[in-house]
Amino acid sequence: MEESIYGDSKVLIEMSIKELLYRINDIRKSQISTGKNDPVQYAISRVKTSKSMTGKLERKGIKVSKENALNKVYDAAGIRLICPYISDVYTVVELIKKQKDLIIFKEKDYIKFPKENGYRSYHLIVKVPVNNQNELKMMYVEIQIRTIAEDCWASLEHELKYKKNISNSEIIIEELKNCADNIATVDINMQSIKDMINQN
Ligand code: 0O2
Repeated sequence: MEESIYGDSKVLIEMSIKELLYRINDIRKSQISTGKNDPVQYAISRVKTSKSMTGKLERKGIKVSKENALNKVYDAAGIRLICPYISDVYTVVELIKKQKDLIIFKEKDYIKFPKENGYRSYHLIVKVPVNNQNELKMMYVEIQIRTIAEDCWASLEHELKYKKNISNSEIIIEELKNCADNIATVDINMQSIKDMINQN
């Protein structure tokens, strides 16, 4: 088996994901216990593969090393939260920000400010405390929060990124952009319907 770029720190990455998922579960439970809707449809997580991490470090012109994988890029640990509605995305963001001992390191709102290709998602990079033997270590975790429709689009677009020598790529990029805009409109319309129903 190939050695991991993270070496013996891989366990810390796994622990940071576990810790954050635990907190998110509690956030969801407390929302439900106060009669509110669960703002998260489902959560997934992953440790970025060594191959993908090495590629990212090289792309960014950063020396490939364990230290840089843990401290110069921030998504060795990744969590994705899929929400039913746009308002749920912002509810989850606010509730994560209220967690006392989490540090919000970076924040990007690609929903209000979509990328040129149409990508929409809310990204938070947080620092999570993890117990490493008797020492508390702050680990970076990237949280991507988006709607079901935005997630579906991102998965499709991700496929395009990893296909080499693709024919019709210009048409595909244009069609994907159209889809992203249509999805954004549908998300807004569904939010309005949901708000109208809730007012009754
Ligand atoms: P992969 O293959 O998913 O792991 P920066 O903060 O700009 O220095 P970074 O990490 O590029 O560095 O920031 P950004 O733009 O917030 O991207 C982080 C991750 O979001 C990416 O990780 C993707 O998972 C996702 N993402 C960002 N832009 C797009 C996009 O246009 N389409 C899709 N499908 N996903 C996107 P990786 O490591 O680039 O990729």
